[in-house]
Amino acid sequence: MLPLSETNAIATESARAQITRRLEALIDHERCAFYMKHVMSKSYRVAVVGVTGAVGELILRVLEERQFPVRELVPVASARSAGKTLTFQGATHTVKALAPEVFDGVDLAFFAAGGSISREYAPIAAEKGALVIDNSSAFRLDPDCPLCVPEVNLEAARNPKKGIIANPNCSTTQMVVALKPIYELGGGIKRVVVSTYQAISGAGAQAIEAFKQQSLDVAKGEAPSGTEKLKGQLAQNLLMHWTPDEASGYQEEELKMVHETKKIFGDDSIRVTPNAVRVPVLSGHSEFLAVETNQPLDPAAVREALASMEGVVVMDAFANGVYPKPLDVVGRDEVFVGRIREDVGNPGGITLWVVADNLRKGAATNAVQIAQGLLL
Ligand code: NAP
Ligand code: 2RA
Repeated sequence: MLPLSETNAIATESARAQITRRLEALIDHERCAFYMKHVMSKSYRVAVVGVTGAVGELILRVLEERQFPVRELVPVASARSAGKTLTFQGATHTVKALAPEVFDGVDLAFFAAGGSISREYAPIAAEKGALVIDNSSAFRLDPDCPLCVPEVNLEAARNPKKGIIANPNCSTTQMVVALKPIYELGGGIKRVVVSTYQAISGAGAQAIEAFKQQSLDVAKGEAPSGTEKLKGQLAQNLLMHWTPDEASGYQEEELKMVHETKKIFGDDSIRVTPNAVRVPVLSGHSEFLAVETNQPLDPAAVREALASMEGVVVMDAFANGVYPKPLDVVGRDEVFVGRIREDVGNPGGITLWVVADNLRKGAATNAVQIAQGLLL
């Protein structure tokens, strides 16, 4: 009979072998090799697709500000922009036209060029070994692609099956950051009513230029230009101009908030009632939220929880005129929250006002934070 110490050693060895076999069955070896190689070297060849656009250009700035370790930048846009130059980390770079070869040797690829480009090229980049972080709606509801806001669900983004992680729509991102502590304090969220006031930069670089010109036209009393690009007159006006979903009567922009919120919290029981409006503001999306949780909430507790949350700034002294406005948040990475109060029409419920820079936290910053959270 073996002595007890040896019996224990054999048992431990056998347990180790079993655990290893089980882990091996769970782990995708190629992805594991990717993470081992790059997490250990911590210096990346980074492609930005859509680098000449509103979001792509800002991804470069956020990578610089956060000193993300970029060994080599591969700036990519359409053939129209090929050969243009831009500056990144003090050096001049030449924009390349999108083609499968641009992803050769790329470790990390940010996509910000629209859904059809992402659908075609993100899988190619991932196949070539890059970790893809996509700003479009192409993969947001794909069950094999995590939809990530680091303050809420970074863990869900580890080891993505297809090598693609989706960034949520800007209006969803700022909302779920504010909802996170409310979800925890209230033992889950039953319902959210959300009205958005979305800035024109959410429609991209050309829309920004069209809106500036249209505002000048209208101020001069001339006929507004750019009505095709802006889908109407936005200067001195409000529009609901996103793609309509005929079956439901909602806009696709609104339905994104319904489905993305459930996926990010991993809770299909959350009911979201959205209404999206484009406002004549250059940057900074604002949202009114009315939230009902499983347990009634005290506004003071919600204020305290939000104030102690990383990535949130509470600006809430309404009696003194203090509440977040788009001009307060442009250029900032945090989500700003004010007007935290009990819902007068639904006691125990909470209402709040949430404002964020849609190009930063709504897109570029969130994308870079995902990369930081997973790779650094
Ligand atoms: P944008 O300003 O219009 O920029 C579009 C970019 O895509 C440009 O760099 C453009 O390059 C490039 N592009 C267009 N066609 C291309 C092609 N065939 N091949 C390669 N590149 C091409 O748009 P954006 O506002 O930055 O939005 C980019 C993506 O982010 C969209 O999917 C959008 O829904 C999403 N998003 C935007 C926001 C926001 O607040 N703006 C927020 C969240 C998510 P050229 O200059 O060469 O045409
Ligand atoms: C918008 N949410 O503001 C969109 C941008 N992805 O139009």
